[in-house]
Amino acid sequence: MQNSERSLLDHEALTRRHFIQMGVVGAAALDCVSSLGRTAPPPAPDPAQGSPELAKAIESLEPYFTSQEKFRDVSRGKPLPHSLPAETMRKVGLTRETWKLDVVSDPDHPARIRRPFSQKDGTALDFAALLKLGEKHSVRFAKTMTCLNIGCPLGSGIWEGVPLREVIWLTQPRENLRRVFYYGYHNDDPQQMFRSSLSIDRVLEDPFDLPPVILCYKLNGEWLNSERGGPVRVVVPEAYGFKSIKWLTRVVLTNLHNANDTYAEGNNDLESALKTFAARLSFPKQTKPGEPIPVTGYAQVGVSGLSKVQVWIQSNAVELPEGDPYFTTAPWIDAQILPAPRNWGAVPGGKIPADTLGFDGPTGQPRAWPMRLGKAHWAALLPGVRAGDYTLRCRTIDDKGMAQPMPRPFQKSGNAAIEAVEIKVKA
Ligand SMILES: Nc1nc2c(c(=O)[nH]1)N[C@H]1C(S)=C(S)[C@@H](COP(=O)(O)O)O[C@H]1N2
Ligand SMILES: [Mo]
Repeated sequence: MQNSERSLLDHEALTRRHFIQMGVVGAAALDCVSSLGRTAPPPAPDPAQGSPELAKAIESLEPYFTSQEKFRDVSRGKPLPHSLPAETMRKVGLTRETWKLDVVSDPDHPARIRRPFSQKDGTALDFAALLKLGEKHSVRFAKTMTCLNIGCPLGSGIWEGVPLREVIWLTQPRENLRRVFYYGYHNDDPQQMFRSSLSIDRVLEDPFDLPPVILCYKLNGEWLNSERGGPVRVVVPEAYGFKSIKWLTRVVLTNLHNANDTYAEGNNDLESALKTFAARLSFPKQTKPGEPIPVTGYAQVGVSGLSKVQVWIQSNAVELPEGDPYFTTAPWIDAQILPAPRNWGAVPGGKIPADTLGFDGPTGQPRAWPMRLGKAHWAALLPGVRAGDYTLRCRTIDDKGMAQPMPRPFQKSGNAAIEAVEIKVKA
């Protein structure tokens, strides 16, 4: 099992290498977003900045929410579950009409439950029953989906579904339930299995005002499509993508206390929460001496929140200060965090649907901005500089005033590097 999982991970690593060769990861977050399309009307540029270039860059920023077709796909499987022929999809329960969910006790470390849902016994939960639960319990919330191992978000959306705890309560758990394991469909091949897990505590309660862990069946107001993990995937609000298992088929309630996630095999920090960091979207690769430099970007707003985005342009002829690898003493300049968009992009009518967690009902405006677990766009107009080669960097300051990324040289808790790009200034 371990070897085969490793080979799956190798496959993922290969795909990453391929991306890197194509210049998608690492080279430029610009490439990360260029595939997302650019149609959302912009927030009004700050006229005080008086730069038509910057105003134009702000106008052509990516839409806030991503249509589900435009998400980047991180899927394993041979064949990929979402590429199976329609007839096979029906047969294996990957359509809304045929989907069935097992929620059973772990035979090796049993949790005591009174009413398992089981395909074998003809008691599995089907899609209609899930929707029925949704009539009373459904929630929706905004979240950016990010792969722990890829530097930029895969897409942002409003995810809708039933809190996982509602289904677990129906099994009438009694005792010895400490962890929830959950599995996606992978061609009925144990070697391809992709799984994740959570403590029962996280499933039953939502700490720090987080949204609940959900069994998700809608994204941006549409049925969750097959590539995004439909008919039903788990979405864990504060976590990286690997916790949000697609094509959910099986939930196992266990008395084991430890994680057994597939992602453990890839040297990843399984408990990592979404990080705050900034990346740029547009900047001039070459400009003239003395010309102001317009820059735009996005910041992912992790669990630590976001209070500032900062940029710093540094001549390559100047030595970097020694002993300060995270540039804590650099003369960072505050960028402007753009206000919440008026048109949100890929949601019906560009508007926030009613009863979305974190948004005010009547106005559809976010209760707090920037919004945790989402992103915010930013812009800056840097003063012109003399001829030469420069490096432009950006970073964030979180809600507690900590520079992010904080000193954290490893990326296995989620990529949050200080981004650096080169700018040539030439007469
Ligand atoms: N069943 C299953 N679920 C999965 C995966 C997978 O390969 N199989 N990939 C995971 C990883 S590593 C990530 S980052 C997200 C990506 O979500 P997306 O493809 O909807 O963008 O899905 C997660 N859920
Ligand atoms: Mo991932």
